[in-house]
Formats: sequence, structure tokens, C-alpha cells
Amino acid sequence: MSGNPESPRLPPGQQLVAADKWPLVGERTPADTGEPWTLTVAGRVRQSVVWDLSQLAELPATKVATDIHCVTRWSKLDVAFQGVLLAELLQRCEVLEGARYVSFVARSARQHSSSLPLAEALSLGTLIATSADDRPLSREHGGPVRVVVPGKYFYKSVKWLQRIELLEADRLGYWESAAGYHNQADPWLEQRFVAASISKREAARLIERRDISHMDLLSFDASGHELPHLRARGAVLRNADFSNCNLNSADFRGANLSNARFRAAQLANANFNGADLEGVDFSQADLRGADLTDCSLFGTSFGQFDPQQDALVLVAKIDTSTKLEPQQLESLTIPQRDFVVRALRR
Ligand SMILES: Nc1nc2c(c(=O)[nH]1)N[C@H]1C(S)=C(S)[C@@H](COP(=O)(O)O)O[C@H]1N2
Ligand SMILES: [Mo]
Repeated sequence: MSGNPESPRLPPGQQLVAADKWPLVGERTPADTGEPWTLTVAGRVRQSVVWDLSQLAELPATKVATDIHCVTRWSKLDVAFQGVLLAELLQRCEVLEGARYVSFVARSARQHSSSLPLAEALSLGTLIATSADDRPLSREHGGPVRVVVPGKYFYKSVKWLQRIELLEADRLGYWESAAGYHNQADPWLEQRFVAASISKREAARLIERRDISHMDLLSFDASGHELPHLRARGAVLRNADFSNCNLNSADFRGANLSNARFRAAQLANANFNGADLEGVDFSQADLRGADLTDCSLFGTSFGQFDPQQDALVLVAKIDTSTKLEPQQLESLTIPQRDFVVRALRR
């Protein structure tokens, strides 16, 4: 496999966030139940076991330095998580024969969850973490208790853990079923998404119509098409491919474009206002006159990093007519930010 030019420790297609940045992804807060925090192990166990936070703190603690790899293409290396190994916790439960999967469930409004084969969760050293970098986990990052699964995309690491369910058959997690995220989630194999949600023929029909507003089209492939003035307002287009498209004056307002590819696309005067652009690839795209205000830009690329030149190559066309607010650039990686800051002055 070809390595990542930024660092051999970075899986393909990932880039490092600035050292002092830890992006917030997904839900922002746990559900406010007013009840004291407890963690329950249930399902295929002889008897459910419940821990409160002080009991959890008495279990043998482990510290692991983990690399975070988010599916939206940002990574953060060497975060020191501390907590109790899942293996330690399960040693204190009578796990039954048929337990083959483990589902982690959050105390959150949508009862967020994610699952893994039990044997894999154990062999990866899954941690029930209560602190990061020697500080208690902040609320928005999953405090007081979150899961940390080393070696998987971070969507397997559920925040605000309240239940661990041991299951005989797998139960797809929230992102895995709602967003088409890959259930295996190996960043080294780029297992980001499952296949497209519609057939090639259906895609061709939509391309002809030039209106996909408010549609939900995972992994939509429109690459190479003439789509000026495309109407895509509010569409869910995760992992879509718009490379080499003519999308001048297209309307992507409020669309979810996370991980979409716009390589060498013509996007002059396109409107992305309020869209989710996390993990989007705009290499060599023409973004003159495009409106990127109010968009989330974590993991967004405007070019490819070349370590020999220590600079971005295959960069997007950006100039003073491209609409971007200075505070949005905070979420970009350093080489991306440096490029965009300079380009916006031209
Ligand atoms: N409860 C809950 N846990 C969650 C999510 C979520 O939306 N809700 N999002 C997942 C995703 S996609 C990622 S990348 C990480 C983000 O964790 P962070 O916000 O601490 O960076 O949490 C994961 N765990
Ligand atoms: Mo994620």
C-alpha cells in the first residue's frame, strides 16, 4: 500500500489536525436525565452488572496512547487515553457462550450506538476511557465515560457510554445504518463507506434531471458530467464523486457533502452556504466566486500535500472572489490553511 506523504503513521487519505486541535464530531451533548451516571453490562451475561463512576475508578486503570482517525479525513496522533480495558470489565461479568458481538450505547437523545465483533474489540484493546491527556474527558468529547477503540475509525468510539450489550448477532450502529459508514472501519484499508445507495441507472436519470435537492444519495457518482446550475440544496451526498464536473453556479446550500470529491471540478460561483464540507477534496477545483461561508471545513482539502516541496500541489483556484470567513480556516490543517490564506489575498 502506498504510504501517506505526511507521515508513515497516517493511514491513506488522512491529514493531521494542528496539535492543539481536537475537532468535535457528531452529537454535542449527552441526554440530560438528571440521574447519576452508571455503566451497565447487559445482554448475553448471566446477570447484568452496573457500575457507578466511583466503582469504575476503583478498577485497574490502563493508559494507552492512541491515534485518532476520523472518517472525515482528519487524524490526531498520540492522545493518551486512560480508563478501564473492556477486557477488565468483562472479567467481572459472567459472559455467556453465545456473546459474539458487543454494542456500545450512549446516554444521548438518539441512543447513539456502535458495535464490533467481541473478539476484535478485545484484541484491539478497547478502552472504557475517563480521561484524555491527563485530564478528565470534557463533556463534548464524551465525558464522563466514552469508548476508545484503537485501530478503527473514530466513529466506533462511542461518547457518553451508558450500556455495553453483549449480543449473539450484530446490530448495526447509528452511523453505520443512517450514514452508510462501513461496519469494519479499518482506516488502513479505507473502509469508510458501504456501496452507493442507488443503481447506476437511477443515478444517470437524476443527472439528466439536474435536480437532486433534498435527496439522500450515499456515494452518488456524477463524475465527469456537465451539471452547471445543478440544484442540490439540502441533499445528503456523503462520499459523492463530482470530480471533473462542470458545476458552475450549482446550488449546494445546506447539503451534506462529507467526504465528497470535487477534483478538478468547475465550481465558479457555486453556492455551498451552510453545507457540511468535512473531508471534501477540492484539489484543482475552480472555486472563484464560490460561496463557502458557514460551512464546516474539518478535514477539507484544497490541494495535495507534497513533503518534498513541503507545500500543497494540485491546488484549487481560490482568489479574493472566493467567499470564506477567517474563523472557518481554523479547522483546516496547517498546510491547507497556509495555502488558503495566501490564495484569498490574490
Ligand atoms: N454518542 C455519540 N458518540 C459518537 C458520535 C456521536 O454522534 N454520538 N460520533 C462518532 C464520531 S463519527 C466520531 S469521529 C467521534 C468524535 O469524537 P469527538 O467529538 O470527541 O472528536 O465520536 C464518535 N462517537
Ligand atoms: Mo467520525
